[in-house]
Amino acid sequence: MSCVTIIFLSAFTEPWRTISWGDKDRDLNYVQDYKPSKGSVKHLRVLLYGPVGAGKSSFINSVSSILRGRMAIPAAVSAYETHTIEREDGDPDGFYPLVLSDIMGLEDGTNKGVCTEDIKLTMMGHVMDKYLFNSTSPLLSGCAGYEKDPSANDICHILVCVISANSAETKPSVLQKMKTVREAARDLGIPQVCILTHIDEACGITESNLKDVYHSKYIKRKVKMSSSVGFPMNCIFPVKNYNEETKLNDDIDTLILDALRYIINFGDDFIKKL
Ligand SMILES: Nc1nc2c(ncn2[C@@H]2O[C@H](COP(=O)(O)OP(=O)(O)OP(=O)(O)O)[C@@H](O)[C@H]2O)c(=O)[nH]1
Ligand SMILES: [Mg+2]
Repeated sequence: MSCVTIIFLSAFTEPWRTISWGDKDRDLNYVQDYKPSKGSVKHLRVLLYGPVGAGKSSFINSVSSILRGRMAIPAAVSAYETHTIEREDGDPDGFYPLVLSDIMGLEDGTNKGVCTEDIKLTMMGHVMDKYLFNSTSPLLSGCAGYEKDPSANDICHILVCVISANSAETKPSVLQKMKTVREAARDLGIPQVCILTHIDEACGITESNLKDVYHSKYIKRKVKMSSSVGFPMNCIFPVKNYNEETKLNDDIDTLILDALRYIINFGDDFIKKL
């Protein structure tokens, strides 16, 4: 089978979702100008979780690079870590009112990776910044690192599940942990979206041109699979994170900013209700 035939068989002629390429400044300005709609909330807090190695830290790093207009130094995380993003535009506020909280990944089996109980506590704002997660025992009330009285700035305003489009099937025990987290967020009324990373490695179409992401049958299948575990299709965003690049790229930025715009809108809806 020729290369052209393979691409024809694995691609839709019409995109299954539309996105405006070459218009990244519009989304960038939207994100850069964002202010929480409630004055008492200093920043919108985004909490990322997902299987180990899915690209949580890389996503935070990519967002930081895009907003600052230059590559940021990758963050190594084993603790609960809140990332602020410094403004480069001389704004007296100094930082964007957007913080991204990173946690260690979910792993197969018990006593490995972050405990779902700790993710729930993090969502509720009970985990202090820099707290080092313990895979074998969740944080207990009264212990060091436990915030007794979280404010509206400490709680998570939007939960982002990060999954790789290029990994083998997620293990049932990890899926179960993800479900537990999703249900806890649902009970707390926290909005949720899903980011599908590694699309540059997942299929030939997106490997050769990111702009064809919404023509790819494979990516659509992956999005559908994620929707079958509980995310509405329109809350799942395929992206490519910065990993080996030394310069910013408009197509990478467009996909990430599109996702970020939704993250901000959904998160701000939650802030309005606080
Ligand atoms: N090609 C490609 N590589 C990626 C992408 N996202 C992340 N990576 C790479 O995948 C590896 C894991 O990414 P991390 O960002 O460390 O993943 P993580 O979810 O933070 O992992 P843990 O903190 O260990 O749970 C790193 O080598 C990244 O450079 C992507 O979209 N495309
Ligand atoms: Mg990480």
